[in-house]
Amino acid sequence: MTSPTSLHIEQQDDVLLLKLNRPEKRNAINDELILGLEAVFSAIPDGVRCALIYGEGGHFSAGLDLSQLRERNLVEGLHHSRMWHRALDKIQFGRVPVVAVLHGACVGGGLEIAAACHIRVAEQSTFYALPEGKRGIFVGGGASVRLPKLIGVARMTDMMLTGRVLSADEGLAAGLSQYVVGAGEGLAKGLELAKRIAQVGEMTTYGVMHVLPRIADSGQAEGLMMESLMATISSSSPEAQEQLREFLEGRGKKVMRNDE
Ligand code: 1HE
Repeated sequence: MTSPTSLHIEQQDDVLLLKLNRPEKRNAINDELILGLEAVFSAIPDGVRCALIYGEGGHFSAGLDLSQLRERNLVEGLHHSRMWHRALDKIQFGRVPVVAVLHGACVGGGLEIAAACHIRVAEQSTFYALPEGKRGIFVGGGASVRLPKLIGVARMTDMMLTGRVLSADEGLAAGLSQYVVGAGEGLAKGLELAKRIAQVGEMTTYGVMHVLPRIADSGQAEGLMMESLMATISSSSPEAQEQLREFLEGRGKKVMRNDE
């Protein structure tokens, strides 16, 4: 797999690790980097069951590379935003779940990338902001669709209009991340979660990634119908049948309070 030097790729067993690698620009996302992400998530190698995105240096990402913004006219701006939408849709609705490991700045387009991932682990140093308000622009990488689903319209409005910056703990309480860990512990936690995710049956994973968000976007009647169809299809998969048999024969794992 070829990728720009600003995106480092490494496979560890069934987990694909992607490192945003422009620390000198605080992992600001230029076209090369967003196209690199789109290319990776369009062609996840066979055998990979989960991906993990993290950032080199002191920050996850400073968002859009603002130096590229000045050079665009109106139509180019529109195509640029749509390019981000395509790339981030590939992350959210791709082949495998994606864990984002956050630290330092997770702002603007960096937060948009994180929001397209399925699980977010934040180190204590993480701070979240939408500086678009300060720069006289609007979000363009999908934040207006994805963030209100995580934190609500009111919190996003606050972040954009008042420039409010949320800490890691505030982000956890608001729903921006599912986990907060200590300094330097994010990658280990992210990998631990990725390895667990890789064990989940493929049909269940597909349902959670592709069907659950569609159900959440539909009305009750359509949602319940999709749920019934998904439940029926998944429970008749050979994988599910085998795991149910294991449990009923006393060989399956029990649910424990701190499930390992
Ligand atoms: C950048 C960028 C960038 C840093 N584009 N070059 N995002 C923002 O408005 C956030 C802007 N960045 C910052 O507020 C700060 O850089 C940080 C808080 C992230 C980090 O601060 P610090 O002190 O560690 O680094 P720095 O000294 O500010 O930056 C180091 C270098 O990175 C410097 O370049 P240099 O050549 O002078 O060394 C900075 O110019 C450069 N740099 N951030 C370009 N964002 C799909 S639409 C999404 C819309 C958005 O994302 S808007 C939000 C943009």
